[in-house]
Amino acid sequence: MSNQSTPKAIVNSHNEWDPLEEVIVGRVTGAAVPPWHVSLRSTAPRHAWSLLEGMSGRPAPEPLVEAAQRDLDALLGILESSGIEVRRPDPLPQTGAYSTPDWHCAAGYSLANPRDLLMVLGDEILETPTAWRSRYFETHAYRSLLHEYFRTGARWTAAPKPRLTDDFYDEGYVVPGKDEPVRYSVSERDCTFDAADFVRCGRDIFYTRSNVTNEFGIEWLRRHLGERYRIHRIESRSRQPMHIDTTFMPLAPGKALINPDNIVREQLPAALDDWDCRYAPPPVIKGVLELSSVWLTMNVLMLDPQRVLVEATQEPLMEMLDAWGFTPVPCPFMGYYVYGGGFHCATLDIRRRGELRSYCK
Ligand code: ABU
Repeated sequence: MSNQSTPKAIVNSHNEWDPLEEVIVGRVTGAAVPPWHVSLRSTAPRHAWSLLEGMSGRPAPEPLVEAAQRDLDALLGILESSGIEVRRPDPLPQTGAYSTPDWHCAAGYSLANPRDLLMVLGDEILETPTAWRSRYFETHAYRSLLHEYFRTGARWTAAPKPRLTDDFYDEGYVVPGKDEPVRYSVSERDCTFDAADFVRCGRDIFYTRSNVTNEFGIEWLRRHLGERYRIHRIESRSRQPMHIDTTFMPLAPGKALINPDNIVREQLPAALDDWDCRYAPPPVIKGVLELSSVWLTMNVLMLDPQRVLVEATQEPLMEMLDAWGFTPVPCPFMGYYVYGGGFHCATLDIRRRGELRSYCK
């Protein structure tokens, strides 16, 4: 490999809204129900616990895969017909067992949510250190793409791989009650964070502390980013926090959707004082979600600062966005939700047309 000149990077994305040119979209085939573990209990809704425990580590049921695949095909169609280059992870089955020197895991999880473990910051693509054993090797499915992006000039980095030994987790964890202080299933013995606990607004990055992202992980990322970025904590009232993109979702310069269950608008960081942050309307959910809260409905994807992909049955959200000056692009996605992700989770924007700049005071 020549070191004489670095080609112009394919990877270039600084925020959640610049015009989208290339995107990775997840896969729903080859998935497993993640093995039952305290890290799952701390994030999955209580009503789903016995089902998840009963199906622990088994292949995802075929009818669910088929329904999710129909939604995925609709999403791929919209992206491709919008002239956006769509890339896919390798079809690496997640159903096999594996071990490290410290533990054994009966299966992986899925490739449905590329947003969770890969973070794009300008021309850098960063593998993040997940707290879920069932996702420990998930980014292997992105190796071909990562090699290609590196060869074409991207900076490819990986945070330190955590050991995830038994003593990293709080086996006695119970979900805190509404008025109790938040507690987490992961300790500070190791450095963990998911990319999906961070959203990018140019030089300002917003994050939530969660059951997958600990203080050690946040500090690691802060030092890694250095002076070029400022990172701001968003306090969530969620009792089972995991991932910021159902709590605070930037849509355009100075505009963000916020979750009325998790956010007190007046407590948002001062960097957002000039922003128009509006509460998302109540989700329209038929059936139950096993791996997420109902707020996947606000997990939208911006195609550009105007056009926003919204789940097709979310009339209240589409009306609200339309009245706010956006152009909602409806796409069925309720079948995909069973994998714990909406449009933002199901995608990873590799290239958006734009540069690094500041959008906050
Ligand atoms: N992966 C996003 C799930 C977040 C939530 O349950 O709200």
